[in-house]
Amino acid sequence: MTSSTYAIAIGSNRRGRHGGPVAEVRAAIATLAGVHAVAPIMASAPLGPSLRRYANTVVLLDSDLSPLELLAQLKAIERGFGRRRGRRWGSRVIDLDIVLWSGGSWYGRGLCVPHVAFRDRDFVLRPLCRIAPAWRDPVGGRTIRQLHQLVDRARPRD
Ligand code: PH2
Ligand code: MG
Ligand code: MG
Repeated sequence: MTSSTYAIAIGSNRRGRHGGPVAEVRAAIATLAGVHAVAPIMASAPLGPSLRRYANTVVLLDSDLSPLELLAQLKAIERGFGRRRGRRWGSRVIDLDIVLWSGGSWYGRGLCVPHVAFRDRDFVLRPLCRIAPAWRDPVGGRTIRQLHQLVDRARPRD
């Protein structure tokens, strides 16, 4: 298979064996093969029931793997970091989500690409905008920059 590019969103809001959430995110990036762009790591307020703040970023990587093969690899890395299956959206040492794939859309067997919620999430779009502002959402055709402007305008300010 010819190589494709993936955007992977990374999140952590729990200590693990590497340290706090930022250290866990950095360790996860070091584990991934083919990474060629890394956005700055940002702190974000938790979306959902968890009370702990997150460290989030997005990376771009090139891979010969299909989306399902890459998903299996990401899940193996999550397990290696001590991630336990538990409450949906509970706090986690590491979360690795496929957000975009240069091959377009993929729907099936436990995986949807583009990620179903990425268009609403500042903690995905903000870092993604730093490394791939011109990448177009295959559903709807907006660029990442446009999608980010839409959530940024709607974001409450303090
Ligand atoms: N991930 C979730 C649920 N809520 N909130 C923030 N701030 N960052 C995340 O990565 C995140 C979340 C489910 O994966
Ligand atoms: Mg997630
Ligand atoms: Mg996930």
